[in-house]
Amino acid sequence: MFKKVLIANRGEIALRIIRACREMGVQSVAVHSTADANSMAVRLADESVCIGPPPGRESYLNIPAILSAAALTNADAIHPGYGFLSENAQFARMVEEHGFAFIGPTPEHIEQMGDKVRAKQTVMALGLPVVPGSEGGVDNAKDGLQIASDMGFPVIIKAASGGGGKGMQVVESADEFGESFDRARSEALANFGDDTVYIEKFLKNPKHIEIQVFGDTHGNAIHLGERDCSVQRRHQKLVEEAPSPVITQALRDEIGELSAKTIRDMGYRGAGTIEFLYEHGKFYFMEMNTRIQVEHPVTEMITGLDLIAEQIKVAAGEELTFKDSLRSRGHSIEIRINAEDPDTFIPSPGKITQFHSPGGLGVRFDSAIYQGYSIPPYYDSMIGKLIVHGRDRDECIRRLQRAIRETVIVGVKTTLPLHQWILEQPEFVSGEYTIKWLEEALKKR
Ligand code: MV4
Repeated sequence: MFKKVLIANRGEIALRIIRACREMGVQSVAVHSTADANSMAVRLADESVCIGPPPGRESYLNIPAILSAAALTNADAIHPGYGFLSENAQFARMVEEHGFAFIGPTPEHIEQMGDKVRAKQTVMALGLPVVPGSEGGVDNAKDGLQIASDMGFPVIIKAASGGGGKGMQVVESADEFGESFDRARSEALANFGDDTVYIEKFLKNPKHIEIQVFGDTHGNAIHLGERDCSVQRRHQKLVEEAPSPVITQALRDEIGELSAKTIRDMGYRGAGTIEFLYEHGKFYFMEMNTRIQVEHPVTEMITGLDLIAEQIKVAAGEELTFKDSLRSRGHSIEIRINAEDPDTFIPSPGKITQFHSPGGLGVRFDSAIYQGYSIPPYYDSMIGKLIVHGRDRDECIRRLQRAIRETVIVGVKTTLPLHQWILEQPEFVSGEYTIKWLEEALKKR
């Protein structure tokens, strides 16, 4: 096992990783920008190193500064968390070239899944269901229109180097195709430096359901069930739950085993998430994330596993704790608490003047905030996650409503009132909500 892990991240995930390290008897190093000198991560880690000024580009994305901090503190491994450098294959490669372990998959697997066209071809060859569409990249509008017309409209044009929704174009009919195709290509080039695009049949009203997978370096590969992340606005998830209220055990076993087999055949190491669109009882592969995700706690709550500890074990060459995909217990829901106006979504950084954490049976609060803490304006606005566990979904919803009521965060605006509202909506209560639901419900609010 590693003696010391450096955490190349900030906020609640930095704290989450420090906690796992502490429980495993592993020393931790927090790196931080000057804006984060008073962070909980700096306080709770064994050591800390300032790596630069506030902008992410000059601190949490500053590869030479992070590698220097790892060398200086004699760290054995680097955990990238989520966001920042977590899916940067070049960073993973440099970490390994400098003699540190990267707590994540190989640079080759990050690269392979980062190219959405290659990713789709890879998983399709290994037996995962994909959305019908072009077989690879499409480099001219004429070929694109032919593919779209054969498939039937509407279609969606996506950037091969994209992901997370950037640079997508939905095309309703043949006469708008040319213009949309050109726009998709120029947006792809501007955003990702690569104008490769591909085409898919557009699914009109799906759910976003993702499968948590895990592989080790001993040939073990498992799935830990799904998370339903369909409650989102502008590609930002607000609520995540496990299991999905619409997935039967038979369907879960089927798509879960297919997902586990896929990463087993790839020789994939570490935590991963295979994202699917789900419509009319069928799954369609969307993309694979090669990192730990924000919403990993809902899977932890229903499986009892510590996914961060598993990541660290696998990176150190140990076997996964469980060699078989396991059955879950009960239900879990997570809400993301953002320091934002709950009506306009305008960020609300500033000082937290009063704070009281929710608690009680089945309640978990993953956050790096404290009374007197100032939320800096330089980073994303998520200030914590409230996660509950219950015997069933009904108990879970009521427990979450109770926990939100007892949470006190004064000094900044938060999205807590919005979450209380979401939990009361019949579409949420029914569990049948899709990716379109929240944005349409907000218009009518
Ligand atoms: C789609 C789709 C419908 N049909 N692909 C959005 C993020 C990116 N990863 C892929 N996305 C979508 N791909 C086909 N063939 C709809 C979306 C989509 C979406 C997906 C998941 C969660 C929220 C979404 C919001 C709008 C569009």
